[in-house]
Amino acid sequence: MKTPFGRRLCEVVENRASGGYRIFSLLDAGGPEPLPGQFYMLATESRWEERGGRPFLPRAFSAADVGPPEDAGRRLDFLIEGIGPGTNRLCALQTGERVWVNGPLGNSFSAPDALAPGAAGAILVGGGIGIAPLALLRRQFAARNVPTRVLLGFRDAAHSGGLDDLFACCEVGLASEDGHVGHRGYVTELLEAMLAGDDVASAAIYSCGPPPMLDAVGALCADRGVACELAMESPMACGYGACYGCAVPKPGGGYARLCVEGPVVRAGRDGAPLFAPQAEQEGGQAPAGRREEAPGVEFCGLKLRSRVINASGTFDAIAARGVYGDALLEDFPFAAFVSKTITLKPRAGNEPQRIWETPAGMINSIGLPNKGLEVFLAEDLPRLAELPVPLIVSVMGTSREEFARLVEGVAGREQVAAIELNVSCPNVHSGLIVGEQPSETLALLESVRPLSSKPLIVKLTPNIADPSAVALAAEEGGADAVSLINTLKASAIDPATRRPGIAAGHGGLSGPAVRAVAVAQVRSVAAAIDLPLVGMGGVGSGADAVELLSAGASLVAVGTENFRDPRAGERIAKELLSYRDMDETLNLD
Ligand code: RRO
Repeated sequence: MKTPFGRRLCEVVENRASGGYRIFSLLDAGGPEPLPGQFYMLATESRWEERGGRPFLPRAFSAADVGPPEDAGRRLDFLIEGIGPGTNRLCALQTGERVWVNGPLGNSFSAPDALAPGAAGAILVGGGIGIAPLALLRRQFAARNVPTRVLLGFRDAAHSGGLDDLFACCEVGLASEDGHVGHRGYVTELLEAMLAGDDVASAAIYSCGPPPMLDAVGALCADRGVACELAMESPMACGYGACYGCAVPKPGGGYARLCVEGPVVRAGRDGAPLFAPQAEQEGGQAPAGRREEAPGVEFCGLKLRSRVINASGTFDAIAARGVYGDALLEDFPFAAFVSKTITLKPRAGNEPQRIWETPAGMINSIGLPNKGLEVFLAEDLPRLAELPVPLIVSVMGTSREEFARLVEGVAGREQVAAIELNVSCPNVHSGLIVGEQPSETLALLESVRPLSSKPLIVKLTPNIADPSAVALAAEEGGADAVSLINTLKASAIDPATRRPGIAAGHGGLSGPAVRAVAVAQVRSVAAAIDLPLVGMGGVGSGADAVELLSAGASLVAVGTENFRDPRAGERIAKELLSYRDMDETLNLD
């Protein structure tokens, strides 16, 4: 059974202390049984975003235990430590409260035989909160009679105090940094001693814990020639490939998104994580075809079923189809799909850390990771053409010539309904941002307009004093529409390190935090030009969409809200319809 498309509400049936952690249990009536290593994105239904707009993004948790299927659903157990606004809120959950659940997500641990052919057994090595996915793995191995040894490390006795909750009926080798329980020191020292024995040469090793521990486990296993899988962690906003936040370096260059290429990764010969090629989507049935519906809205000659589309870079339809299967096509959440921006040459994207939660929003510095024009056309375009809605391809060049080659490249493809010119990315070091200068924007339009009769939509930057001047230049140059706002240049300092939370030092702010700016800029641009506008910036509800439509937008794009709710577009389009009766001046049909 595939992971259901979207998020669902699950009731809390228990929340209890377990040593230095808590274990809370949800009753899941909607999802398949998780495999060991898989995770869920969780946010409480109420009082999420209560104080100062945080927590805002859902949090990722591995399943630590799973109950049998029952009429009311299946019990899912999660291990948690309250270390910030999100985890503290989840720690305070009361029985009967509900939690938004998206999952199970990601890949899972392999069987010992698949990891190490002929393996005599398994060794599980866990550290701190990382013991959670190993607890579920141990249960699976016990049910299959796989001989399993367990080594766990904790900071202190308090944190190891709940061990029996997850590792009862099994012998555990313990280490603690303060020496109050078990070996004084690191769990990797226990592993090193164990690997010195003759009987472990053919064992398969599974590990989860803090990054330095995983590095040490990977290195030890590489040294001894023992096969090893690591369950890794990285900050993520969405869990299903949309946000590009959970990037981790790949050996040989580039980055992998841990949510769709992990979280379980095999350690290579040098101990560093090796990423298997991304699993192909299941099903792969022929295109569902464009949905035949009464056309609702006309935009630049495109017939759209609603006024709600996605903001570029906030929904990866190919990754989402891999996670949710063809249910994505059946209930596609947007009336048109805008691709992540592509460039002429492939780009790996920016160094992590790429995302940072802020009050009512987040900062990103993703840095335009993409396959480049040629591979996009060969690999991604045919798959995007299977979506049941018109396709808008977003492009960005570092010069007029590059923009021209990109426009020519995509305009010639019949699958492409329109082109968005991204002249406003805050996260690339290409010198001049075209969209900051009316004269550059005009010159760009004059050079690319003759290359295509397809609608050209110019994505404006909010990071200048007067976006209207650039919008006017786009209009004069022959653009068909403008879209705004891209993200606001922003930075955050991690109080723990007093260094920027984003590796690049700054990034672009999005989410409800920017909505008032978006409304103001949409109003002023709409007053200045005659072109239609796509309004975006912190839209999370029908009411938010009404603000932008009332300010002068013809369409609204949903961005950051997709990370919290994969079906946000559909929900917002439905909510928007209820405004038709209230406000006849709003052109909602
Ligand atoms: O990839 C990004 O970092 C990015 C892009 Br292209 C953009 O246009 N806006 C943004 O906030 N991030």
